[in-house]
Amino acid sequence: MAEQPTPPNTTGEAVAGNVEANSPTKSNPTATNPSSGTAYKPFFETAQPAVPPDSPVLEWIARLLRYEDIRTFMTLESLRQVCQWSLPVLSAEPNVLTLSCEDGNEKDEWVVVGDIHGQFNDLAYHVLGQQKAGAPDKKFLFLGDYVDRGPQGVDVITLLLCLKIAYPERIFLIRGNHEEATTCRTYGFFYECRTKFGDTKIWNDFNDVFAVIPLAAVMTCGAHKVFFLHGGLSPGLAMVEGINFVQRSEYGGSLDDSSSEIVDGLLWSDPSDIRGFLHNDRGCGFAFGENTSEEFCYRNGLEFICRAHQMVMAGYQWTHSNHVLTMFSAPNYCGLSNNKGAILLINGLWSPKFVQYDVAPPPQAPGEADAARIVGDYFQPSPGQS
Ligand SMILES: [Mn+2]
Repeated sequence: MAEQPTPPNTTGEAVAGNVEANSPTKSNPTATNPSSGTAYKPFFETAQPAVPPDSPVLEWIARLLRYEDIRTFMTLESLRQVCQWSLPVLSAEPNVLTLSCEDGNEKDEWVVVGDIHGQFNDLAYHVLGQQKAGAPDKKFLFLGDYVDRGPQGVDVITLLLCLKIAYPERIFLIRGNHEEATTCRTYGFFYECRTKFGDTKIWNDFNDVFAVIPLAAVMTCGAHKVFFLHGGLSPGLAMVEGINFVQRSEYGGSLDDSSSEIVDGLLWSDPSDIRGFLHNDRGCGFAFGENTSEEFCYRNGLEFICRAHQMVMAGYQWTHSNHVLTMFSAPNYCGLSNNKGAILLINGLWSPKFVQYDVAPPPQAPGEADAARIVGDYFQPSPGQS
């Protein structure tokens, strides 16, 4: 049998019941499932989980990373539990996350991730595989669009929420335009919830969580400052701080026009070769020109704006004279785009670099029977959509 392509940090040691996971040389407590006595190695090397060692969240993380079929170990009730536990964790964060790299510390490294769109294997293998066994803990910033299009949106969002619950200071999530009920009702996530779990109420629970996901982040790294979001700018957004005045959970509800427009832009806008702003071809958000990006960066003291939201063939793309960087982390998007996926690495020495990749190898075991299911079932986009 071919070797299972688990991410490096979960290979071998992460396998349930492996006695090495209890090695006293490990600084981390090992999660133990009280019912089965099964041990699970924590995801990070030294970061202490914010949940008890016997929390099922640690077990769910480990089993998802072993490519086990989510339907074999998670029930509707346990999915609902993940939603309920993640609500206060995400709600406690501000609209704009304040993140940093320790100046001069090469080992303090961020992994920045663009659209995933239900491509679970690529998330597990390429993205989370950046956290290698024996290596310093990394921090992960995800720029949204976890669900829809790809076949495993439920698995992707469940794993990310479990990681957020267990490691709230290591895993950070920003909301994408697909983390919204009108969109994810149409482009696959609703259908996936219904077919995998025979229930649509869990789709509502996930949407309650989507409504409280932060909208943006600012990362400071020495003298450098970068703004992160899913889509882009809007005419009413002058200062980053302005975003913190929006009641984010009211998006699509009772927000006034200007607040709603700011969130619309953050979730939906795209850089364009126009001057100023135009309403976006997508029907939501704005096309924003290079002059608007340049002015926004200057006004807010930013090195550049890093966003996701558009498929780019190399997995990353600079536009607007390097004022805007687009990241896209779903390779061969929708099984037909032939694009590379990419992630951005930033450490305390300020040496941003990209890791590009093709589609992850299909898992062989223990989710072997599921491999065929994982390859198919995409919701195809219209040209230019993501
Ligand atoms: Mn998007």
